Amino acid sequence: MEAMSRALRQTSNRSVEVPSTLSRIAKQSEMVFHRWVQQVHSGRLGPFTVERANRLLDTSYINRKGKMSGEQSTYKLIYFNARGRAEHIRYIFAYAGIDYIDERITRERWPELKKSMPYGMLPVLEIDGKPIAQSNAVARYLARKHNLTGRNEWEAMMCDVLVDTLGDLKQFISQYRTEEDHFKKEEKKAKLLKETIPFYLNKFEQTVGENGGYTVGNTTTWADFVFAVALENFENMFGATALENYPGLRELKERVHQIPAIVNWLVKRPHTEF
Ligand SMILES: N[C@@H](CCC(=O)N[C@@H](CS)C(=O)NCC(=O)O)C(=O)O
Repeated sequence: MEAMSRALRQTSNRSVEVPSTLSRIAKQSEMVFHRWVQQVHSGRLGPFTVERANRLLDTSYINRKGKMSGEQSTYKLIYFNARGRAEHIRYIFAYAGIDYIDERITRERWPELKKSMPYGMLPVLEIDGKPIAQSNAVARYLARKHNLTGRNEWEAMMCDVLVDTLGDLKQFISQYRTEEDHFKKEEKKAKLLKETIPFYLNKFEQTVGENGGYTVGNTTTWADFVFAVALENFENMFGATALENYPGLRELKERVHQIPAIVNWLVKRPHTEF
């Protein structure tokens, strides 16, 4: 199929993106496409037929799932009744205006449901009934689809750098929160507040300052959503003044929370502790 795609690109001015996963419809036509390509190569077919082949392969006609263009995938986001690792995904859905089922499962239901989840954890996004695990893989996929990964590959990478680095900080905070030994917990808290949190937040503050108030490249990206969610949690955890030394981060959080589509979500989302 790749070779066919290349062949068609070479024989036509139009750029054609061939679906890597062929739909049933496209698969049935594969033999026909193949014959076309051979004939195009041998010079036996004119531009009219090439144009027709292009139309059939064109992603705007049949997308990667074999859906006709304009047809919307169905989404069901399965998570607990919490913001947790699902909230940035909900922000993306809100921002992009995508309908989805926000299924919040109870702790009682979880042991049974766990068995049927891809890796026994949540969140999981069902895309057209297919369960997909890993919150950030899901968020990145939706962000790519809805132009929330910046203006180029470099900015898409920078989104990942920031999201993953924030993930490192969250990991340290989580180690403190789950520590059961009182003495060790206090020790961890002191180190967090004195060293770890200032180290990361100063770096993030600088980045946001360099990017005109955005995490990446002066435009709204999914990384902004991840930060807005985390910074809100951070204030809930350490108090309303926790960000007072980081005005850029506080403004970033506030800016995201003033985007009308996000405001709509914030007013209607269920109130949860975390
Ligand atoms: N890396 C995964 C981690 C998922 C994860 O840790 N999920 C937790 C809830 S936040 C979970 O499902 N816990 C229940 C369990 O492990 O049984 C992601 O980001 O999606």
